[in-house]
Amino acid sequence: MHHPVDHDELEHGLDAAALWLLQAERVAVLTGAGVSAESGLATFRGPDGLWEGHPVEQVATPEAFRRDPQMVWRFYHGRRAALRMVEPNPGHRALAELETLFPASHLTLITQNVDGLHQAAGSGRVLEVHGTLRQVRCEACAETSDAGLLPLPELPTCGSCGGLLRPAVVWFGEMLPQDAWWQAESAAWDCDCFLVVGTSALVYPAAGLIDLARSGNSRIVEVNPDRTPASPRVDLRLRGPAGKVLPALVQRLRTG
Ligand code: BV8
Ligand code: ZN
Repeated sequence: MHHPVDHDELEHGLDAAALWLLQAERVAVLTGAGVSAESGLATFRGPDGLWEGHPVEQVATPEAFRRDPQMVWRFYHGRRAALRMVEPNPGHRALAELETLFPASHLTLITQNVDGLHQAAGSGRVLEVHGTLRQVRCEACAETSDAGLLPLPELPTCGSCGGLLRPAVVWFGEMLPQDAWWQAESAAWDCDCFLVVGTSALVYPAAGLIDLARSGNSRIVEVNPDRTPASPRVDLRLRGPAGKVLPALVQRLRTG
């Protein structure tokens, strides 16, 4: 249940956030499942946050995959199938446009999402710190390959060695991809303005980027219809859906 959006508060917030972005030399954005909600993809901890009665934290783990690879693949086959039916929404597109308003590599988009919708919307510099549903990795030889979104066999196997393939996503208890994570940390530390969009700020170490941006004296703006554990740690809250708030924010920058 989203709280009613206070229109004036949002308008003033948008003016302040636009000014911070205009003054910023470097910007970092952290997105979560909420930015894809208006594309029709389920978030993790909303009312649909369970899967076959299991909390996602119990399905998205290497232990669950070792114990029951069919069950875990059923979860990912379902998510890949859902992705075949969705498009980027105005929130994704606004972030792609925002990137063009800054010199190359002065805006870094860090996403916890594995849906590839930021790239589909045109964002060029995207750090997928939790991996991607569009790739698979062999459990035996670690070869990673593009799988696109086409249906895969129930238990897909590696073309090179016949080993069992897994989705190339980061499960709970697993390390984040080192290169993407290091770049995300330096982007959060270096930026003057840090947008936190559509995340419940519960999953670490990604949520820790907010504190890193704070200690780097960045101005932090949260875009979320609801309060989150990050809300007390941000400088400005834009309470509303990303698909509405982000286009309004970029509109202000376009008109300057
Ligand atoms: C690691 C990929 C260690 C798979 C994902 C106890 C305390 C603290 C930490 C831990 C702990 N126990 C375990 C941990 C660590 C654990 C963790 O943080 N657990 C949490 C649950 C407490 N973290 C890990 O395990 C990480 N690895 O720590 O490794 C290590 C160290 C050394 C050596 C070896 C190992 C790995 C975490 C990555 C897990 N993988 N995804 C997949 O997707 O299937 S996480 C998963 O949750 C997704 O990536 C998702 O993005 C992420 C976070 O969720 P959100 O994106 O925030 O989505 P959510 O539904 O929660 O929230 C949506 C938000 O959007 C809401 O706020 C809602 O209000 C808002 N919203 C809704 N509609 C809109 C909107 N906003 C804007 N517009 C809208 N329209
Ligand atoms: Zn292999």
